[in-house]
Formats: sequence, C-alpha cells, structure tokens
Amino acid sequence: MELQENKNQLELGNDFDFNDRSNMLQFKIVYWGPGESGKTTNFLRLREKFDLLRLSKGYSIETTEGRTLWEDSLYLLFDFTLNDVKFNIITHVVTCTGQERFLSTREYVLDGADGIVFIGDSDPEKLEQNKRSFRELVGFASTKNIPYQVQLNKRDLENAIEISKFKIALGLPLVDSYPDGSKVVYPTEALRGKNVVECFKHIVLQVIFEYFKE
Ligand SMILES: Nc1nc2c(ncn2[C@@H]2O[C@H](COP(=O)(O)OP(=O)(O)OP(=O)(O)O)[C@@H](O)[C@H]2O)c(=O)[nH]1
Ligand SMILES: [Mg+2]
Repeated sequence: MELQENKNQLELGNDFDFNDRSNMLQFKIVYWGPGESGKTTNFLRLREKFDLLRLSKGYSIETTEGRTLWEDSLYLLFDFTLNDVKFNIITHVVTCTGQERFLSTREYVLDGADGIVFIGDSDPEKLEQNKRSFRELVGFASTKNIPYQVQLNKRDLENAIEISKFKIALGLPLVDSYPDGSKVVYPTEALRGKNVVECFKHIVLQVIFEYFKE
C-alpha cells in the first residue's frame, strides 16, 4: 500500500459497520504516565466526545482519593478508508494507574498494546516523576516496537514547565514535529478537553500505519 501518500488524508469516521466482517480490526491504545498526570481525565473526555461511538459504557475504577485502582477501559468504534477499502476498527482505550506501588498491574494493562499515549504533567515539581515514568515506558515499548505519542498535560497551570525543558528532560528532540509531520509533544488541557481528541486520533492513525507497514 502507498501509505505515505495517504497519511495526511486518512481520517477516522463514525460509520462503523457491524455487518461488514471482512475488514474488521481491533487495536488497543494505552494511556501511560506518572500518578495524577491526567490519564483518567483524558479517558473521560474521550468517553464524552465519542459518546455515540461507544460499544459499551466503559468503566473507571477509582480509590476513594480518586486514583485509578486498576484501569479505565472503554471500546470505541470507528471506520476509515485506505486506498478505497473501508475498514471498521474497534479501539480499546485503557489507562494504567500511575501509582508506583502498582507497577505489576501496569505491565499487565500494557500487554497487547498497539499504541501508547504518554501523559506528562506540566507541574515543574513532577519533572522527576515524568522522567521516571517515561523511562519505564520506553523500556517496555521500544523492545516491542510499539508507537507512542507524548502529551504534556495541564498547560493551564500558571507555573507550567516550558515545553523545551520538558523535552530536554525526557531526551526528546527540540523540534516541533518529526519528519513525518507528527508532533513531538502534544500540549493539552485535559480538564477542559483541549487537544485531547486530536492527540488520540493521532496515535490511532500511527497505529494504523504501523499495522499496514510492510
Ligand atoms: N489544572 C489541570 N488539572 C488537571 C488537568 N487534567 C487533569 N487534572 C487534574 O489532575 C488530577 C489527576 O487527574 P487524573 O486524570 O485522575 O490523573 P491520573 O493520571 O488518571 O491519575 P492516577 O490514575 O492516579 O495515576 C485531577 O484532580 C484532575 O482534575 C488539566 O489539564 N489541568
Ligand atoms: Mg487514573
């Protein structure tokens, strides 16, 4: 397939067809990041935004302090057309808990991931936690060659860390975009839903391209 030619034209549609079994795909997208960086908030915004494209209500299990205990989980239904062929995709969205003591559950949640979104926290005091969590993710993802997208959340914070400082800390390139046009870091405000859907669509498209790559 001439993937590169189509990359910028590819769009996720809202016309999933259960009866069309021939081109049905299933992908799993995992939201990863340090404790309380906004993974569940991303998840909730996606659930609201794609309300009519949900396979089920999804679930979100939290401790009394609002921390994710196990995972948030939701199935979304989209379609896309590549070289005049329509595909129906079931996208499983899950979030890991960021709590350090649950590392083993994170490995479990990550199992079978096709794409990962790393949610960094703009709070300057969380820089070390961002670094640690990102290293952990790269350790998991790079051996398996899973595409990931970095998001820097809570851009609304008054003392939000500069994006360049965050990039340096994580060892990311200082340019805005990679040669293929994808953003090195997506700045978001998950609380208000800003850029959450764009970032999500981007990782799904990356996963689709990875899938069709020869
Ligand atoms: N200011 C601000 N706060 C945010 C934003 N996104 C999330 N938060 C807040 O950050 C806190 C943690 O958000 P969660 O979405 O629960 O974080 P999490 O990453 O799921 O946390 P764990 O599951 O415990 O790892 C909550 O109080 C959110 O309201 C944002 O864009 N801006
Ligand atoms: Mg959570």
